[in-house]
Order: sequence, then structure tokens, then C-alpha cells
Amino acid sequence: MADRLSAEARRQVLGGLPGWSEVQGRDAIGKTFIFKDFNEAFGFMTRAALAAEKMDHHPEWRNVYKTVEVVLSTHDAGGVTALDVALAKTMNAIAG
Ligand code: H2B
Repeated sequence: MADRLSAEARRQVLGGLPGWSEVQGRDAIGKTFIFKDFNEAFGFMTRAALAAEKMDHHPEWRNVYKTVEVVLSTHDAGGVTALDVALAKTMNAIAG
């Protein structure tokens, strides 16, 4: 399992992850994706779910209509690891 990133490493990777920021009150990163409509939002979730399953690393997320709120943390490590960074990058690429 990957190691938790230090606060400094977390800040550095967030600099290269557009739209992602630290979640207040816990060791996690989050982003709110807003799409054109529900179809686009759910299409994103479908593709992201398949990518997450392949990585064996899964998001916490919530969908309301065209908005998808994502929180990433490595539960086994109790915080943000390289796995979360990889999934965040993949999600940005999927969202386009
Ligand atoms: N997803 C996330 N976000 N954190 C984990 O620690 C995690 C996971 N662990 N997906 C994986 C599955 C683990 O439970 C399996 C057994 O590999």
C-alpha cells in the first residue's frame, strides 16, 4: 500500500491538479465537477468507476443532477497517497 503524503508533498501535487483542493478537517483531497447535464455527469461517473475498479482504488462521491462532488483518500493508509493523486489525474482526463 502507498504511503501517506506529507502536507508539503500534498501541497506540491495539488499545484499540478487543476480544481483539486484539500478537504477541511480530514486528510483527503476533493473536487466538484460540474457538467452540462445529468447525462454528462453520469457518463463521467461510469468511466471513472471503471478506471477506479481497474486501479482497485475507489472514490467517495455524490451526484446531484449535473454536479459530482468527489473526495479521494486512501482508507487503508488513513490519508492522501499517490493512489489518490493518480485517480485525481485520471478523473481530470476523463472530464476533459
Ligand atoms: N479505495 C480507497 N479509496 N482506499 C482504499 O484504501 C482502498 C480502496 N482499498 N479500494 C482497496 C479498495 C482495498 O480495500 C482492496 C482490498 O484492495
